[in-house]
Amino acid sequence: MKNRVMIIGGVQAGKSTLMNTLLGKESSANKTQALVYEDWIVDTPGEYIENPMYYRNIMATSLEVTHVIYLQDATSSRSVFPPQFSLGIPKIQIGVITKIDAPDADVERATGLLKNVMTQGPIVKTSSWKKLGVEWIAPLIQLHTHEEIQQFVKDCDSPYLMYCSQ
Ligand SMILES: Nc1nc2c(ncn2[C@@H]2O[C@H](COP(=O)(O)OP(=O)(O)OP(=O)(O)O)[C@@H](O)[C@H]2O)c(=O)[nH]1
Ligand SMILES: [Mg+2]
Repeated sequence: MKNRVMIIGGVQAGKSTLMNTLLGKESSANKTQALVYEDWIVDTPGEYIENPMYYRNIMATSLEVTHVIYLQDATSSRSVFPPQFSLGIPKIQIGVITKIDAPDADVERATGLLKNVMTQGPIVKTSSWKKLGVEWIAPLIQLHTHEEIQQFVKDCDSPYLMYCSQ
């Protein structure tokens, strides 16, 4: 299977903006109404994770990808994911925190929320607007084992990239 990542996260959390940034598109994102497949990314509507009725769409789509991004908005005090949600999806997990540029961003809080969702994996702190941290995401989608990813995070030694294990 070609390396491909599905992005899941809350409504207005910054998924589509992140996808555009990763694909080098300058256009601003509109509300996502359905699954969007573009190159190595699958973008999902925030409703898919906010409404359990749509969980099966997420599960079905996960069969088509190698990696899943669990996305947490740094300006939001709540997580849209059920605890340990990633346990149900046997794919390489990547945590991404968005909007770290925002005045009301709380990166520590977002990190804590993601740790409740992911069992282990990298967490990337990003701002699509300011182009911070986003450069680490594409290389992570090329890696397939926890060991490789852990080593990569260590070698990068970036303030925007950390590894969480529990
Ligand atoms: N401050 C800040 N705002 C951002 C950033 N990225 C996205 N936003 C804003 O967040 C809002 C939602 O962005 P989208 O990318 O459409 O969010 P989404 O997760 O795709 O939303 P749905 O498609 O509704 O699920 C927009 O107003 C964006 O401009 C960022 O890096 N920093
Ligand atoms: Mg969207």
